[in-house]
Amino acid sequence: MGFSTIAIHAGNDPDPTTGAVSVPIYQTSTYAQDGLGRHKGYEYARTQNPTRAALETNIAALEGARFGFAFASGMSAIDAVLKLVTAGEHVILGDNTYGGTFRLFSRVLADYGVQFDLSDTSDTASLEQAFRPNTKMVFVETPTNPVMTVTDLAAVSDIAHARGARVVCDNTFMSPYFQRPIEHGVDIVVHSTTKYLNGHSDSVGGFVALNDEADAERIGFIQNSVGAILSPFDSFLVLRGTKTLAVRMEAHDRNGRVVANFLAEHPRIEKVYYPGLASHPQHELAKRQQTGFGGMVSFETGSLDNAKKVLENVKLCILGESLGGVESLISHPASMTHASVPAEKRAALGITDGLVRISVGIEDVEDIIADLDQALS
Ligand code: P1T
Repeated sequence: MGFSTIAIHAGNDPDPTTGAVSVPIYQTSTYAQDGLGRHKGYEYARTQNPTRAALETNIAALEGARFGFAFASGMSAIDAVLKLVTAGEHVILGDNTYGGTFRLFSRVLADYGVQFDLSDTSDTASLEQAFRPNTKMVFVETPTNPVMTVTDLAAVSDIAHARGARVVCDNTFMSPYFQRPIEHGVDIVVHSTTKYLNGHSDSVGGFVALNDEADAERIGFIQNSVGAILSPFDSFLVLRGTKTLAVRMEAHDRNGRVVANFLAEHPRIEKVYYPGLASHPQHELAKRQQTGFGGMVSFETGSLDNAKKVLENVKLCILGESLGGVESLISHPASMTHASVPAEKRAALGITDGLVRISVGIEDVEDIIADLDQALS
């Protein structure tokens, strides 16, 4: 079956009680049991909820995974996956990730004895150097937030598997519509469903998709034991969102390409980060690994002052954190999403004070261009 058919139908069976075509919001904390140890498969809503179960079936199918788990946020999904690693074990973390992911490693997991090193996972030679005898996991984002570096998932998976380590990919920027990491050998996919999967900037959530049965059992156990579950209402919203994922991603991609090209030709812009541009260092890899380039574009304005002028003069684009909604959002990574990354690390990655990131929405693209044009001038 095609992607859109799966998006619309997987997990979305008509409600067995009423025939409701949309999976209802089962807003309940518990379920009546027929007798001691006799129930309909639902005991307590932290453990099982039919709305959440429908979403878990849906996104797992979109990622080509056997198992899926929905969490209260992208960060709680990532945290659950990192609980597969124990004190004294080592993780290789891509050197450019969402700032909150770096913060989880450096300010939370490190205190629990999880060791980690940063590595440019787009450079396989330097990745190989980062392995230690106790390395159990490689965690990558591709393309990265916000400088859009692309990592070769098949190459990283081969290297990691030869050394007995799992590969985790944060697929938030591409969504399963443009990139299915499991098909490239990745073991575990994580998402902030807050972004493209939900797509309407009205829910915070996270997801873990994977094939390995033992790891899936452990993630399910962690989901129930820690309790950072996605609520029934948020599950409903994301389930509604994924039905239109294909049409939204096509529109984000179309608009993203136009905006990236406009910025690349603009005399006031020094550099544009977008894997769809032929000038992007991993353009060929992105073409092979992804089926589109999406709507995330970052650009260098040269100074904090210039960035401020753009960010404070846009009228249609909304200044704010987050991405992946239908509306265009514009942000300043250095002071917003990546403020928790030390300044010298930011500088080395290109997350300068002049860098601006835009999540290109699905408005009429002429209006987005006109807005950026007037803000830049
Ligand atoms: O915000 P939350 O749902 O917890 O997701 C965290 C997260 C994980 N992974 C990636 C790639 C992300 O971009 C994020 C959140 N990012 C933003 C809020 C942002 O504006 O970049």
